[in-house]
Amino acid sequence: MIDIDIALLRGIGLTQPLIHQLLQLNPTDGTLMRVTEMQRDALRLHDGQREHAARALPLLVHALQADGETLAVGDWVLAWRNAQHELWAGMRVPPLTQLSRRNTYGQRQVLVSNVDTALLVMGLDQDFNLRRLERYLALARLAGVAALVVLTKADACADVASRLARVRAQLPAGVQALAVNGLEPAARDALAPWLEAGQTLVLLGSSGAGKSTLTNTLTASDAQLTGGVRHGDERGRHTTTARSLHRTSEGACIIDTPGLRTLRLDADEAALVGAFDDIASLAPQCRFRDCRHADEPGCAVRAGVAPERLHNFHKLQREARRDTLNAIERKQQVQQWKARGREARLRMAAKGR
Ligand SMILES: Nc1nc2c(ncn2[C@@H]2O[C@H](COP(=O)(O)OP(=O)(O)O)[C@@H](O)[C@H]2O)c(=O)[nH]1
Ligand SMILES: [Mg+2]
Ligand SMILES: [Zn+2]
Repeated sequence: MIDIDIALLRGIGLTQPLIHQLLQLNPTDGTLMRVTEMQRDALRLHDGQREHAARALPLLVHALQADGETLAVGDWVLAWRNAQHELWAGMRVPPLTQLSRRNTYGQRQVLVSNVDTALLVMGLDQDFNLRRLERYLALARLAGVAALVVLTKADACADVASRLARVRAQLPAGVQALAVNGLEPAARDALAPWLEAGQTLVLLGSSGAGKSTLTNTLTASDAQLTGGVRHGDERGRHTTTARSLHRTSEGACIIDTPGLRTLRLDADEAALVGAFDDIASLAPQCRFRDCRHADEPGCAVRAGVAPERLHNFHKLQREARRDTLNAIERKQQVQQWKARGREARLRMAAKGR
């Protein structure tokens, strides 16, 4: 028998589209739970009331790996207890959204699953960097996740209004930006429209930007409501080392993440163009159909997009090209190894005869 308490699970972000995804798996038994933390193969799963230590069945890990996938915080899984009372995740509900990047080897790394809104957190101190923000925006865009820019440390900045204006000037339509003091409860009120019950948010940004502070502020109070989900960062003032899911008193879920030292987008060149609306919409007006918007005459993109933004776009494109090439090379290499292994086995078999 499959065990789902929908009312309870709504409190940790279960939605109708996710239930639909689950039913497509034709599950026969197991308990539906959400991944709230991951450290290698050790998981924390939430059942709507409290968290449990669990592990992922090797079968699941390998099945995901074969598709270039991994479990991530925010995923929904079906879990079972064995005779030793150990909890094992054995099936994953195909996620509706996934934020992923490429690691230093160019391999895809899933950061979080099933989020509605990405809060792009940036400090109004020396952390302030519009080019980096563009990269984070593209990350959310590529995942089809709504974005909201949250500028922290407004209390420690002398020209909040002008910086906010500079951010807003470069945001695509539909993306808002606001400035907060993450230490103050007022930050909760400012973010309230994005914190409705059942919403899942992820906080992204560099280390020191104020993500854990904001998580603490957003999840403070009404302790009894939160079940097993930790309040903010239990590790206190220590650095966040893993992604983890927390719940606000209003019933929204917040995934705090450690700062990404490098954020390489998981996209090919074509997808990247889609993440830069202005470039995508101007490109058809370029004189040459294959215009690279570099030094071609009659380039509508160069005429209409700020040079800094275009420069950043070209940089991201070079990265995407390099990573795509690396991925192809890696595949070829694996195929060579497999072929060699096959030959070796055949030789051994021939000798054995
Ligand atoms: N004055 C001020 N300090 C902040 C604010 N947000 C974060 N901080 C401080 O900035 C430092 C880094 O914050 P933290 O939340 O750990 O950053 P994280 O690495 O993004 O999780 C801490 O010392 C916080 O107290 C803010 O809005 N105002
Ligand atoms: Mg942190
Ligand atoms: Zn052009």
